[in-house]
Amino acid sequence: VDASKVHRTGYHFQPPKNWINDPNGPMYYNGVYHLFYQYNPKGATWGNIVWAHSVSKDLINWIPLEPAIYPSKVFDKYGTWSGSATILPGNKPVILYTGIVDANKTQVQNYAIPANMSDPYLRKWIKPDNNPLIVADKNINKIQFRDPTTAWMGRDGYWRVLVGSVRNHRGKVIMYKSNKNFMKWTKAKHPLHSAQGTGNWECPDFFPVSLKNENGLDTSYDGKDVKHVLKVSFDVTRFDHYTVGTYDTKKDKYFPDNTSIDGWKGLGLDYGNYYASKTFFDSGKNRRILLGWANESDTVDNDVKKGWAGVHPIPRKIWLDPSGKQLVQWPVQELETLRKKKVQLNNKKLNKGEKVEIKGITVAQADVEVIFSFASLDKAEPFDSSWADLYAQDVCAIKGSTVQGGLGPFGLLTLASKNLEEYTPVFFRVFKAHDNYKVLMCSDASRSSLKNETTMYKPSFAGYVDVDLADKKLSLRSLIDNSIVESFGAGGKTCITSRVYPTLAIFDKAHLFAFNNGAETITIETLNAWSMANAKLH
Ligand code: DQQ
Repeated sequence: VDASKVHRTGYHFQPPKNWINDPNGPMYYNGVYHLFYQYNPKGATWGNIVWAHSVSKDLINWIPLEPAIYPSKVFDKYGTWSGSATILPGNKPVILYTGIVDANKTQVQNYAIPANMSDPYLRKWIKPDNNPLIVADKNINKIQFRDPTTAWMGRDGYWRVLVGSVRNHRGKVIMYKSNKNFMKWTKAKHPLHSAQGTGNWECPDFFPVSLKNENGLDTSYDGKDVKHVLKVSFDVTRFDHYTVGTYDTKKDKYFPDNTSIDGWKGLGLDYGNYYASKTFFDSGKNRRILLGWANESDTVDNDVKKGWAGVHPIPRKIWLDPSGKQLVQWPVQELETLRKKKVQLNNKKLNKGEKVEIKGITVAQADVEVIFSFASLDKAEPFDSSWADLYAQDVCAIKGSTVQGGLGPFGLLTLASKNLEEYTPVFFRVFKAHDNYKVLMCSDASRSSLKNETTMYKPSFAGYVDVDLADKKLSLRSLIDNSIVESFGAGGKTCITSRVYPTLAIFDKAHLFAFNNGAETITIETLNAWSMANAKLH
């Protein structure tokens, strides 16, 4: 089979060829969604980065346009890196992005504005000559100083923006303030937040979430009944983390709550291959949308052979869980327009060691929603206290889908070959800790491909799910698309994205099963699975 096609996705965002990474400057403007993204026009590895541009009416089908921003001026000659859009009063969009000004990778923050406001797609962007807007002072590490956020306006009428940085192993989001004209930025006295013992905080994102409902809020919203979320991308671990906390608008400081199960580092936004994410407020549907980037886990050689690298996960609606402790994420409802043939299972019992095949749809390109239930928690295995110091992913590596348990492992075997030479299991396992239950969710790529190039990355991604088991149910949704599996546990409380490269389980040779490998019988209350059509991308 043609190497460029075998692992291409059908309904995930990717251009026809070449390298992509971070989503940039997403916005909803005059009825159109804009997506810009880091793109190499010349090949399937990182380099020559421009802001490629696509527009959409539904966040699923996209129209490609010419690159909007590319190196051309003294203030961005060596690179046009990530950034964000802000819509100024008077309905005027402006982009802030990082320009690379020399071969040492010195970073400054620039702005760009539409050349022609009457073009509904805003194809051309201008980078005025009063750039850069923000340069590093002597106290800032100027080669780790990038990725400006969407700006927000405080009650005092000043705009604020954050720039990600690090110095002496203290990651930080440096705040700048400008008067109303958005052109005169000065560094605030303190960073909005910082923490010792981290690398650079790439692609920061800071936004309010409602304590009342699932609706999104404008980034400048400053009312009661809100919490704030700070998300950063840890350049060393390559995971996106967030905390929920309080934004003290007087001190201009952010104080994370200490309520998350993952401790001070916050929660994983997605415990898998998901990085450089960014949200925006969708004023059309009153929701906040999260976009991200799923890099390849294959070798660079294979990326070059394929001629492409990187996809964008399906845009997710994102809101605060009623507990106030964490976010919830769910694929945008527009995705459901791609659902075609459907199959269903009801009330199917799975005893220990049993599995059931889901047939009759294109399981290599599918959307699967399932609710599992069980009669009792009694058989949950004890949680080994030594695992408390491990990442969930290390526990998943020890307790994989074939290791029999008490309550679980149970879940789906996605992108499986007929005789299970290859499969990517997405599953739960419930443990009993001394005073509570711990629910582990795994998306385990370790057996996903018979290819065993030593540099292929096949991690046992996992996260814990902070869910009330009183109703003895756990739900799972997986978006399967040839080389990506995006999974949502317990209605989107824990999300895990895996990239996998099966050799046998491709196209109509792929199989899908639900399985149980625990002593407690599991019932599939309902399982709905759909064939997914291709999205229109070019
Ligand atoms: N990607 C961009 C940077 C950002 C990084 C460069 C994160 O601006 O920090 O392509 O993936």
